[in-house]
Amino acid sequence: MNMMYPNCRRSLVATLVAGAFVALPAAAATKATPAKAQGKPTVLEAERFIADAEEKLEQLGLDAQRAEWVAENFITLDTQSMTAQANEGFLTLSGETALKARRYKDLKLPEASARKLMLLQQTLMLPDAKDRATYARLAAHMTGAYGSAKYCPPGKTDCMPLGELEKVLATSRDPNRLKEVWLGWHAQSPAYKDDYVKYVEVSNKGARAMGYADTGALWRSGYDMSPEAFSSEMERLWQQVKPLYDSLHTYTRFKLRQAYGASVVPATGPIPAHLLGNMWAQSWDNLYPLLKPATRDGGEDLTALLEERKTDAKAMTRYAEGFYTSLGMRKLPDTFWERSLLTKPRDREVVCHASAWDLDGKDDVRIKMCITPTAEDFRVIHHELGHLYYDLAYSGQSPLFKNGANDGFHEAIGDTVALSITPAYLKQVGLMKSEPDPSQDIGPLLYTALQKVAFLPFGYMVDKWRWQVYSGQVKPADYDKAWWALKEQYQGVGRPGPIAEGGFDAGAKFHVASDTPYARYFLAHVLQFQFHRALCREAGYSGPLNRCSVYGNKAAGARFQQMLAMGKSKPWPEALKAVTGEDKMDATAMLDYFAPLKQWLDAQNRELAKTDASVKP
Ligand code: X8Z
Ligand code: ZN
Repeated sequence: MNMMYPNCRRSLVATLVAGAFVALPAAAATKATPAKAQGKPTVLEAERFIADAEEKLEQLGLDAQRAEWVAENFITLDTQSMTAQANEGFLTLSGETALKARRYKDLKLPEASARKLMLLQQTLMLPDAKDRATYARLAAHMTGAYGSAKYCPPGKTDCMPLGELEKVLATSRDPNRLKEVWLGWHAQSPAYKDDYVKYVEVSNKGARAMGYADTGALWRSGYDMSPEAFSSEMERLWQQVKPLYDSLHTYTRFKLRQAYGASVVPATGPIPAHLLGNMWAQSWDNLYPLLKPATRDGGEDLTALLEERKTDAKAMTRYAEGFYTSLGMRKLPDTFWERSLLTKPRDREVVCHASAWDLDGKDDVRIKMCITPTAEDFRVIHHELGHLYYDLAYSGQSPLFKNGANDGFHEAIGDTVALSITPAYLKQVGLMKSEPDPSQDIGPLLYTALQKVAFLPFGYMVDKWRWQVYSGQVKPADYDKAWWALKEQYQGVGRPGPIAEGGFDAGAKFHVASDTPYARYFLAHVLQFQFHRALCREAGYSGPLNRCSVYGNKAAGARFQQMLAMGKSKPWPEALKAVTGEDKMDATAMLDYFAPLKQWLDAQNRELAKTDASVKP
């Protein structure tokens, strides 16, 4: 329930998850009937209960959020303790409320109230105060530990924070250096592995008390369908896009073999994870200079241009705001500019992973991000503002509906807008000198695929791993074994060195350390193309999707806004319908977008297969 927590981060309080299907075992339901409940419940009583619960939860959730904002802006022992305390208070109230809500389960309530009652029960319930304290303390500690982790190279005085390590992975082409920083970062997370193990145990206790099989099942219950149906949806979508991913993976391997040699990049089996330009091998756009088409490299280098112009963090954010206002949306409030964190402070530890916050359920919206002048951060700002414009659009809904239609929607809004950052758009706002000829589109398409298509199996496997961990199928001693089995199976990437005893590679990813669910990003990668296709259609555009920008199009903006304003008040298929006319998630929009690239990749792969044997050893 997002009134309680910022986007892009942990679900501590977010364990009141979104829109679901809850089948409670009879035993749990009986045990939970409040002792003091008098007589038969009535509709009026239920509605009063819901209104009261919404109001109290909203207030406590906002207090907890404010404490979290401070804790992530000033990582210290004390701020961690204060955020843990606030979250504990929220957890107490949400658990109690969830139990009380069961009293009304057999009533025939108006649709909106029935939906709210269901949402109120999608939470952890920890009756033991000690468990609540432990849970909140561990969550705060792991987020802080991730945020302040550094790799200290032996024999050097300066330690390297994640941002610096990522820069090396993005730009260095020395496999030994890449491996060193990769291993250096992954050596930090074992420090909080024991915490994570304990955290999973307590979290499961809370999920089971509410009738869920485990926390993974609670997470999968947030999609207006059963947890099993949701798992099948994820698999169905993955199968739709897998052939495209395979073509990209094959091409990438050939080109990496040319760059690094056959002894570093094997002809078959997983590609070593440190060579893909990103700490988690989750997007590969940093490899573009190695992979770009020899003759058809359209487009200019946005990073170079932003650097050359000395575009600062605020100016980058203004560009993003300008896109949203061009769609007819409001300007960001002054308080956004006064209260957001846009650059990495020099004098203190902060959680740099970008996030979007709504501190009052009205218009005190902010982002926290360590912006650098790169094309990647240019996109990420559009992503973050997407969260904020969603928050602003549904601020008129009642508290339980102030959320995305599902969490994938929340992640997809800004990315949808960013798909409209075409060369034509960049030229229009003066960030590109010339617009490349459409015959040069393979380059930009490949670049986008290296971000978005490369991401898909990662977006899928992170929570596959967590579902296995939460269900107990994977035990702590096998965390890394299971993590790499999934990375190899889905991403086709392998660990640069042997699995380490006591290792915790999953914990080297922000969303695991901060317990933020991840399936949402997989969904968002599918949904954003579906939204983009629909908005382009609304704008009257019928050409290739990669050339469409809805910049300045008020009709497309109004259509989008209509869906955003619905928040979580209706099951997500209705929200999807409001924009696309479709009620199923569907990856064909993504396949359409990349169709010319798929053809090109397959042709390249046939040619490269012929010359690959002569790649240097
Ligand atoms: O965490 C994010 C956003 C904040 S919600 C920056 N993303 C995922 C990640 O970085 O792993 C966006 C794409 C995937
Ligand atoms: Zn996000």
